[in-house]
Amino acid sequence: MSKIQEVATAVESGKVKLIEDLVQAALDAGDAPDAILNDGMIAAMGIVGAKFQANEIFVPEMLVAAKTMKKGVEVLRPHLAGDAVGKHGKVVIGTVSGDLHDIGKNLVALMIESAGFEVIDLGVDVPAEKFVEAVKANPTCKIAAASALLTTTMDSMKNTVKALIDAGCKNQVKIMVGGAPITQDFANEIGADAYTPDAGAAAVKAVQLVS
Ligand code: B1M
Repeated sequence: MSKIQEVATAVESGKVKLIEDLVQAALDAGDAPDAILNDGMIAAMGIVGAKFQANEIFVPEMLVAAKTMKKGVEVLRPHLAGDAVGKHGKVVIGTVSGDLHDIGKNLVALMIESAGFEVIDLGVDVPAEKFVEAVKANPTCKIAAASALLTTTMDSMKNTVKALIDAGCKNQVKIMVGGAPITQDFANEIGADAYTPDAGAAAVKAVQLVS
């Protein structure tokens, strides 16, 4: 079994205690950090989601897989993050109200930071007003980024973008949205400035938006 496959299997089966060593072993073996992330951990979370949908596993198993992935990402973090933090200004990011999923949002934050932004992470279950407050409290903030993982929280995403527009924040920031159920059409419909499908694309788009 390849080192990346070992990482994937550990995430899928929630081997919290083993994951740090396995990710380090993959790095030591010369596997690229983005391959460990994408082909190992993110792929494993896809399998976890499919098993949940098929009623083969339940919320506790999903939680342990998520905890395992977070630990693994911490080992990768220094290998993914750049060193020019803040040169492009600030980004406010959060998972929208009613939604507790934060792994994708954290990856987007990490990649955006590595592209040279200072990231203000508002966490999960973030009310629309909190996005507005954070943008207004940070005059050098140039992007507001919102993540949603549930079809049921797409409405919160819509409300968040509306609140930012209604509060006049579009004069200050570009609004980026993403997450599994979000599409370019939905982003257009709710008035966001940009949609990207993954964390890498989000970082590239963030730089384009402020250049
Ligand atoms: Co949840 N969950 N979950 N879950 N969970 C999903 C999302 C689900 C698809 C599983 C399934 O049924 N197949 C399903 C949603 C179905 C739907 O709405 N259509 C689901 C459900 C139903 C639920 C609950 C309702 C279950 C329940 O309680 N009965 C519940 C809801 C809780 C809530 O939020 N209110 C729930 C709970 C949980 C846990 C807490 C147990 C846990 C989350 C732990 C955590 O995040 N700290 C969890 C997990 C782990 C998952 C799955 C398995 C994995 C999510 C993940 O981290 N993926 C997920 C199934 C799946 O995704 N296949 C599932 C890896 C991550 C890297 O990908 O977050 O998609 P992702 O991020 C990607 C892109 O989407 C994008 O970039 C990232 C990668 O590069 N992206 C952006 C994300 N945000 C972006 C923002 C951007 C740009 C790109 O710009 C701003």
